[in-house]
Amino acid sequence: MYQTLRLILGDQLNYNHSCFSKVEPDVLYVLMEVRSETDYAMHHAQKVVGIFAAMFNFKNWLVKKGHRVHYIRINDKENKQTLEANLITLIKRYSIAKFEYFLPDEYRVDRELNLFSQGLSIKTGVIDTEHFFTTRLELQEFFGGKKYLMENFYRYIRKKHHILVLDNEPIGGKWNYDQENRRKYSGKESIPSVLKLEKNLIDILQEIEKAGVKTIGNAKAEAFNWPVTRKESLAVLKHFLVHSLQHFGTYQDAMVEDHAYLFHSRLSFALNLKMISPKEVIDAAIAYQAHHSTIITMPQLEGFVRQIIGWREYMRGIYWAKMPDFSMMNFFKHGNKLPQWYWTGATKMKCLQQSIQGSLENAYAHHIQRLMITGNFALLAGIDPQLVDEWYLGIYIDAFEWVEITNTRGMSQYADGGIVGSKPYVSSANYIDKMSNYCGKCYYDKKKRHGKAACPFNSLYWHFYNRHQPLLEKNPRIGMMYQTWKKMDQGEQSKILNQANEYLSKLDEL
Ligand code: FAD
Ligand code: DLZ
Ligand code: SF4
Repeated sequence: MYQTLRLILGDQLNYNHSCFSKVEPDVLYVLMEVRSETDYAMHHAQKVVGIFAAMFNFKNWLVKKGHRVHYIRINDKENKQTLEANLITLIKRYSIAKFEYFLPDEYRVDRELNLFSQGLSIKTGVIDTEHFFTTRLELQEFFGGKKYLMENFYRYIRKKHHILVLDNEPIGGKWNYDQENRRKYSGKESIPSVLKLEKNLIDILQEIEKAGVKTIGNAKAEAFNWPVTRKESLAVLKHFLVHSLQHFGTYQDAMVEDHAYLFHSRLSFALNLKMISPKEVIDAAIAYQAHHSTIITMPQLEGFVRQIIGWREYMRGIYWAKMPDFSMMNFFKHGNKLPQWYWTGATKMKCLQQSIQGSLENAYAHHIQRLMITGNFALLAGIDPQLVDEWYLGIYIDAFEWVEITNTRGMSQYADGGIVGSKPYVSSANYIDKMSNYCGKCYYDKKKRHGKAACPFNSLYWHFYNRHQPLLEKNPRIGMMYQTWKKMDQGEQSKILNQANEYLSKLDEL
């Protein structure tokens, strides 16, 4: 009979965890597909399929290694559809003497399992997931009462873990090459094709459908092309190093019509499920660059490393420092409804149509589409951050609250009043046109602020600054905007504000 029951959640598939290196005959592992996890957001179909497939493959791997595993499928008769109810059944059935779980990354589940454990009369324990560079509270301890700054935390991690660092100084001479990156796509470098992963997911799709799980996005089995094993995750990593790293930094902010991925790595899903670790990703990138330094320059490599050990660890640290308050913040008191076309992509605005259509098709949009297209518009249009969060948490394959909410409510919506960043990320058509080829093919006119077919971003941009003047005017990074606004002719100001008000009154029609 088993002594210990150990729960593995769907985003805890760490093949290299020390627990799995030895078989403990008295441990029973459990993985479960449950409605409490499929239904807390309206997930993209590919996200649910991807997580179930990855969980099932992980179970098979554990069994092959000799571990004992209990796997509950979504339509199993015994499935009580919540983590706790299933756990209680198993604890009774196997006369379990100890319950253990891996530290969840989501506040809600962490609390649930903590309370559940406290209510048990058997022994309980928690195990670290051995995935991140930093602990949950390391950021909070590092900054103390000071303003959080990604760059400072990033340099601290680089020094502490000796990443591109020699004698406490950055290899290459600079900590950050951001200024040399971020160009518009020139059209010269060929955009690599995506690595095709062969798989058959029809059974899982049918099971999800049979269970009645409500999903969004393209649910066709042939549309799914995400890694669901460690082997596939490593193949995606290798494909990125060989084909995309050489242009990653340069074009990390570029947007090109009909190109969903450009030079991005597509690794977030594999990373967030822990099928690969941030350490092995950056070790591989550093080693690859060292052997190919003539084609992969330091700005490309550093730009990539910064995303993984800079932004990713920073967001996680903020999550654990600021939850649960973070999830209720609404600095601008925005309360508008999310336009209907966020769920269909049916808008005349080319930039939004491309970003939303791509998201529905692939469960993916790259960073700048998420930040400067869908996020930018939602902020300018004064959408309720709760609704914005729900959309992001559902639609992206890589969306788990710890990294979704900090990016959405924090970085993109500035609903945290400046915890994650130091100013709101908003722009008019000017920036979007600078970084993409969308505007030339749009119904709207990127140059017009008002009048027939004036680009909505232009008037909403000034409306945003105007309506939030009391909150933003004193921000040293924004003051300039108000000087420009004040210098503008009053007649022009009214036309812009009237145009914005007209657009705000019919968001669904844009
Ligand atoms: P690449 O561009 O190739 O970057 C490499 C890796 O760096 C990513 O896989 C990711 O692990 C990490 N990374 C890059 N930027 C960030 C960031 N800002 N925060 C944390 N990690 C980062 N990322 C998620 O993983 N889940 C989310 O739910 C999520 N929601 C977002 C919501 C908004 C509004 C914004 C602006 C960004 C969000 N991001 C999220 C961050 C980023 O957009 C994605 O990590 C990235 O697009 C994933 O694609 P990729 O793997 O090709 O990334
Ligand atoms: C996102 C998700 C979904 C859709 N389904 C499951 C599931 O059925 N079983 C499971 O263990 N995990 C699932 N997940 C991932 C969890 O939501 C995630 O583990 C928690 O949010 C903790 O980060
Ligand atoms: Fe987007 Fe405006 Fe450009 Fe159209 S003109 S693509 S709406 S920024």
